[in-house]
Amino acid sequence: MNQNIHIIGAATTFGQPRLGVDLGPDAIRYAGLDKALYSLGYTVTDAGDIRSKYRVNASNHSVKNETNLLNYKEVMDFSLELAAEVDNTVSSGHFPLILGGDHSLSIGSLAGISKHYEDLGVIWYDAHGDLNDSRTSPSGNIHGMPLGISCGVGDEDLVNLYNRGIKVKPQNVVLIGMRDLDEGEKLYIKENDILTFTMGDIRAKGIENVMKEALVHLEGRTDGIHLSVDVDALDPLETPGTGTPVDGGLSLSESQLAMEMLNESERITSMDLVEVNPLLDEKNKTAEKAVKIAESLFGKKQL
Ligand code: Z70
Ligand code: MN
Ligand code: MN
Ligand code: MN
Repeated sequence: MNQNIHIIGAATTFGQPRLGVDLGPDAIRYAGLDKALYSLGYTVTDAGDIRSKYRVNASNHSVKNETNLLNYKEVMDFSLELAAEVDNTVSSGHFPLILGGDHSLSIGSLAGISKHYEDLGVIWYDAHGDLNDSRTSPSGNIHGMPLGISCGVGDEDLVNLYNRGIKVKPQNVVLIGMRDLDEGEKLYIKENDILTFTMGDIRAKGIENVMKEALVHLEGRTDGIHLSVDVDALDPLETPGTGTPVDGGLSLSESQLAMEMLNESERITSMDLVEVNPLLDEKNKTAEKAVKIAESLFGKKQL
């Protein structure tokens, strides 16, 4: 594991309608992230937050463009700024740890990271596939689209953001924790043969076997692996502070085991930790779980 971690707060809320997710990065910091990583022996620096230049207020928050994309300009500008910061972080040899913020931030993080890899792998740990485009999306919320956009599907300017062309090949993607997929996403997964582990698969095989299969699939074909953790992958009993909770999710302990295995693989080169919304939380419990997940990824073992 890269011993130098650079934290980047991606304080955006424009990818979805629940205000407060832009406060996620500080909620995770206040839950003790930097101390936890420092205690594990890492050098930790913090860029602070990237924050949209557009003001958020309850009345202007969700504006649709002509193609069913909500807050299009806001997401576009934010993604460009984040991509540049992440690109610089990788260039300087640090591990980018991007704190969200809603999941639309992955458009920017993947744009910045993918510049440095020929065959970037992506592990998408989430209840959702985030593989919609403006036509398949039931909501118009861009946080339901970042993986699709990174795979080259959807709005041309978002697909070509920061550097031209696709950022991630669909065959280099593994989906884990799925339990809420839209029809268009199911079709895309099928057509592109994306390795997908639903909650049903996880219950049947166990998380240990699932992680082994995921790592075997990415072995050989990828030259780095980006891990994108949406806290709604976990059950809402564990992580209530998130905008779109879905019942029947992963436990904390399963998620810690999954992260420990990724740590042992020594293959993870960057990470997003997203969708923590302290305004929907109970005493910052969700941010505390996010810190535990990061600790496990960076090498802390469960007893
Ligand atoms: C739905 C949509 C989503 C995250 C919810 C939900 C997408 N598929 N993504 N929470 N992180 O609106 O596209
Ligand atoms: Mn997501
Ligand atoms: Mn590339
Ligand atoms: Mn999700």
